[in-house]
Amino acid sequence: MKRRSFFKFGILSAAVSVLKPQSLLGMNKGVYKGGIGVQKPVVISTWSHGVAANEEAWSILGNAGTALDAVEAGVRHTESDLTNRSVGVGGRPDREGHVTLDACIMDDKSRCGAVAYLEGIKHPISVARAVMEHTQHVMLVGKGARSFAIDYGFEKVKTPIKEVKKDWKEWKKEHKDEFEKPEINHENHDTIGMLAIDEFGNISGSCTTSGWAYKLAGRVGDSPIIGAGLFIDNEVGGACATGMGEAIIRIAGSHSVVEFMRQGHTPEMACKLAVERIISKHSDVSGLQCGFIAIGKNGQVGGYSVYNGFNYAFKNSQENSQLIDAGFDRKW
Ligand code: SD4
Repeated sequence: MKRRSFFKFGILSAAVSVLKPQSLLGMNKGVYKGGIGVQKPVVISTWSHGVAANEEAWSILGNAGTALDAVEAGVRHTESDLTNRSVGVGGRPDREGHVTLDACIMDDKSRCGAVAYLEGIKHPISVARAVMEHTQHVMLVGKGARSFAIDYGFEKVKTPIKEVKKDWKEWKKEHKDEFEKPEINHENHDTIGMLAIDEFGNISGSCTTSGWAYKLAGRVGDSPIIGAGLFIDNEVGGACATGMGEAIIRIAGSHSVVEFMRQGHTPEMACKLAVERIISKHSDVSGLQCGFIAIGKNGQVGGYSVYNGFNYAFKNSQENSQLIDAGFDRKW
């Protein structure tokens, strides 16, 4: 695959219907003081794979379940999808052929758990939840995370799967020079981040990814980092991120979005302000795609990205899980 074709966010969504319920979004009307609420429960998640993940989350939210259970179940669906090349078992490896998985989860009580650089475990999000619930720590990485997962009986898997290994071998042949002089590219890059507010008004979020395809060995992005890939403050709302993790970490992206909502901005405006901050901190944003989604305490949602093409799936009791195009700063 040629570098120019990397980062084609959103193209997958072409086959899926697109919804633009303006009333849900609290659009760019500047500072809002509550706005019109959306009927709870609500779940949103990044990209077109979010449509199916939301339905899974809804099987819990729609039956008076908690947002925490819903955001775990929702993204587990994506982690099990062997055709997904950027999340879970079917994910692409680093340049040395290792599939290393990153995930985190955060709930309404500000409890959080994360795993990074985890190999050969089917559901990193559930391991992250176990770290949150059964240890005094927030984050376990690498071999320690794997041993913990095995001790807790989490299912092991062999990665990369056959098709992915074949692609990686081809990639290696095509990118011999970069092997000698490594350069990060960003091929096929669609993390799932999910945010939900349950019927009790409590908010939780989850985020899980195989990260940047063919990354340098040892690289960890924003997705397992609380405050970067995901942040929840139950008094205000929640946010999660997708795209180039390095840029998201630099501005503590998801935390920034929540703080912008705390200042009174709508979820969409808060995401936009975070995107603008990313742009202002980088002298060159060519090819640098980052996107955020957010949910406010009243159920309003929003999303925004640097480049066009980013979308997210929305579901509440009035709408089937459908895609919303996020606002964006510029076109590819
Ligand atoms: C990372 N943010 O590892 C993740 C990748 C991603 O959509 O979000 N892709 O940097």
